[in-house]
Amino acid sequence: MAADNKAQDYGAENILVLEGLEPVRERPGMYIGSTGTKGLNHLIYEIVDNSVDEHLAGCCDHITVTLEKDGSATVEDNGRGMPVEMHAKGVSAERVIFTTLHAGGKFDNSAYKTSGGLHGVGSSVVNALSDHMKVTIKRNGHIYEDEYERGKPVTELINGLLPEVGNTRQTGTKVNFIPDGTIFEKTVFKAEDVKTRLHETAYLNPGLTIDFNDLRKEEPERISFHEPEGITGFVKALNKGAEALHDVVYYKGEAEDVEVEVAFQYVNEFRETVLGFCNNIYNADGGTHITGFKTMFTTVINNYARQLGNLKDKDSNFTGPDVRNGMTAVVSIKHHDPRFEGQTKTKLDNQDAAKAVSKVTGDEAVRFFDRNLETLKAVIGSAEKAAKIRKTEEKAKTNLLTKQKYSFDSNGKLANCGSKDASKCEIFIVEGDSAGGSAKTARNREFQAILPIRGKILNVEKASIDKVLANAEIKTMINAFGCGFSEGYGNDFDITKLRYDKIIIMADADVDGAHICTLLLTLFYRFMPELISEGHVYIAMPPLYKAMPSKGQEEYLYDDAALARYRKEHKGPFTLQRYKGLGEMDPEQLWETTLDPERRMLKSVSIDDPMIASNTTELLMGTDVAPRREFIHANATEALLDI
Ligand code: TSJ
Repeated sequence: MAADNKAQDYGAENILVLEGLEPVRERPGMYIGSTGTKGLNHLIYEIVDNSVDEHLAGCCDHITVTLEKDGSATVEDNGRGMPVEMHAKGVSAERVIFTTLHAGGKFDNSAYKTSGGLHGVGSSVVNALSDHMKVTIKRNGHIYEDEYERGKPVTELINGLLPEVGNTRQTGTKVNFIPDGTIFEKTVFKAEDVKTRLHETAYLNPGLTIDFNDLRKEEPERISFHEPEGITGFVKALNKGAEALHDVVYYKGEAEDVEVEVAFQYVNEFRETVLGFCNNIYNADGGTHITGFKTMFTTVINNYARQLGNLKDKDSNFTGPDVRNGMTAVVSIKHHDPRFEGQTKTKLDNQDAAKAVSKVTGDEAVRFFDRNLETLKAVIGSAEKAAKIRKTEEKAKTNLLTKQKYSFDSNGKLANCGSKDASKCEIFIVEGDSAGGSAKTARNREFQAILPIRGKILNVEKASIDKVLANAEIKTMINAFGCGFSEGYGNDFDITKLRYDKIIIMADADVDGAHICTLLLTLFYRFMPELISEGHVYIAMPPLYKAMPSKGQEEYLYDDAALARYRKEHKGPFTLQRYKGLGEMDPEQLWETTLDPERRMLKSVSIDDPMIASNTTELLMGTDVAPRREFIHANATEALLDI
């Protein structure tokens, strides 16, 4: 009987549903980006965004997100409750929202309209990709329920309207859904990602409280996100652990019918973090709001720098990246009709957003800096630092290019190898002439080249470029590698011309040796970064000790841990020789311990993360000796991984 009723009631609707949501199930990636964990989590965000929208409408201040034991997720808010009234299509508005795919339908969670408009755009997509969905609405003094399976309604309507299951004075919307395991590769929500996103949402909506519960664990996790400081707090959190140069600056304003909010703070680091949000949605590729902010901010700082005399008539302006050196900023706008560009729809495209942010920044940043000269000076100081480094690098590029010819005769001390097969060749950069001499004798001449360097090569960041170029070691090294001088530096650097598969730094195992390593790595970082990123740079590990229990039984020990092990395992007496430096080893010993590919130990230098890399370079360049040493030692285990 019920089945008959259903068929009658829903026949037409089911067809509508099939036509409406089938494309989502056929090509889920188009709508939620992926069917992996990211896409899975996105289902939650799509639903939460609807509640946030209700908050933006001024009607909701509390959202609860729960990861349930059964693998489902529940999102509940205390808003007005979704409209359940009869829609023009002859069914409850709620039905229409959950079963109608909205035009465009691309992966796009940007559907916020800060003023009214139709909500629940992502909700039909989530419904289509859910094994089961249950909607509970408190509104008009009643509690209504509706349920779906893989996007199809299973609740019987009464004259097209939702059944009332109870009465209440409260209002709100609750949606519980369990992702479809036939669509998603994994159906386990990632709590860390969800929490991060909810926390971000809390920063962007200071009046909102978002409770998060993870009931899947033995010990359920409960966190409440409430960030009354808004994007100011967001910037503080982003800068946590870094040395801030001033308090967070916040301003807001309105122009072109766009609401603009900006918070920024400079830290004593060589990095730039500028995040853009439109209607609470993060725009990973930035867009017009970010461009408007950057352009005007650069203009403002250059104007001040000229007024204050930091830039003289003859000086060129700071570049945008100069001005943003050390900056962490959040730019958040509210736009009535946001448009997005690109495949992933993560780049804001509205031209009026650029105008609005530019106008508000021009007015408000100037108003702030006029009254806060100390902060202004910190910002300009940061830009000056960046400009200096930039100019050094630019000079390095042109000088190295123009001086390429005269450098070709400076291979004096290089003892090259016989083979021209780069994949087999190695070059050892050896500290000290005496160790260099031993290495030349000891090496396999066929594939091992030796380049001795004396003392400390120049710190490439501190020395003037002419000095860098005049430095015989650096010239020789660049020539020997083969990818520098013929093609120039920076972006033109041609790794395919590299003449050695391995560039092996061989320095004493003391602080001076570590310093030489650092200087060489700095040189490579700044001018030939691919050497490191492509894994061509190594550090040789000469032994620290030789233990001899009896003649012919010697064993080389490469660190103190090895010595400790040796002491444990060898009970009897033994002679222990401690090497002070490479110079103490005769050629045969040097071969056995450090050159012979069969027996030696190498550390490969690998720093992939550009964030780590930029921090590292800064550390390496610093004038502060103590932290630099610390870095070198710490990174014997971290940045430089054992192979
Ligand atoms: F995604 C969703 F649709 F499933 C969903 C929507 C999920 C959740 C958890 C909440 C919501 C939602 C929708 N919360 N609040 C609203 N509000 C409305 O849709 C609404 C309420 C009242 C009026 C009105 O004009 O009276 C208008 C709207 C759009």
